[in-house]
Amino acid sequence: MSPTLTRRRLLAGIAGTVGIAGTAGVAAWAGGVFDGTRLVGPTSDVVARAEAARRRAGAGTVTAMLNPRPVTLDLGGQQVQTWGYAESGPGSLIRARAGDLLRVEVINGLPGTTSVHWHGVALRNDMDGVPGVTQDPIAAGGRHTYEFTAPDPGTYFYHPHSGVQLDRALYGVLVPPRV
Ligand SMILES: [Cu+2]
Repeated sequence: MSPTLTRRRLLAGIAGTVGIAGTAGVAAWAGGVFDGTRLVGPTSDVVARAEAARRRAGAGTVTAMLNPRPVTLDLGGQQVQTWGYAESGPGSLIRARAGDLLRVEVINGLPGTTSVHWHGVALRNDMDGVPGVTQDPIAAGGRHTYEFTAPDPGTYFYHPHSGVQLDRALYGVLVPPRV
């Protein structure tokens, strides 16, 4: 069984388990009409309504670009070939105010597929960056734009959800400070 299939089955199982219990919460904060008889998919209109409810009045838009690609890193004098968002360590710090809209374009310079997961951020499901579950993988040489509201202040990080790409140094920091 492939890791992707395992994850998918796991998520399907979780969705089935919490589907009924979570109904009241989803309907309450999204202002939605979820009737408890269908699953909420990544592109569901319930997701779009939840996103709209997160927008802060007068919020700004923060744009950024990420270019995962092969890089050479200096590890204490040892040069290593690996993959990264930047030439010398973590990807760029993305700063926004809580409630701002983030628009991040990803240009995949890796030899394989990738995606970007926004670790710990409460965000719309279709922007959660889990390939094969919430989005199609971004092909080698392909582009994808993530667009979501980061509603809560804090310190988060972003990374791929593909194989061991995170372990190869594909990660960066996202900070939406308190408004
Ligand atoms: Cu994570």
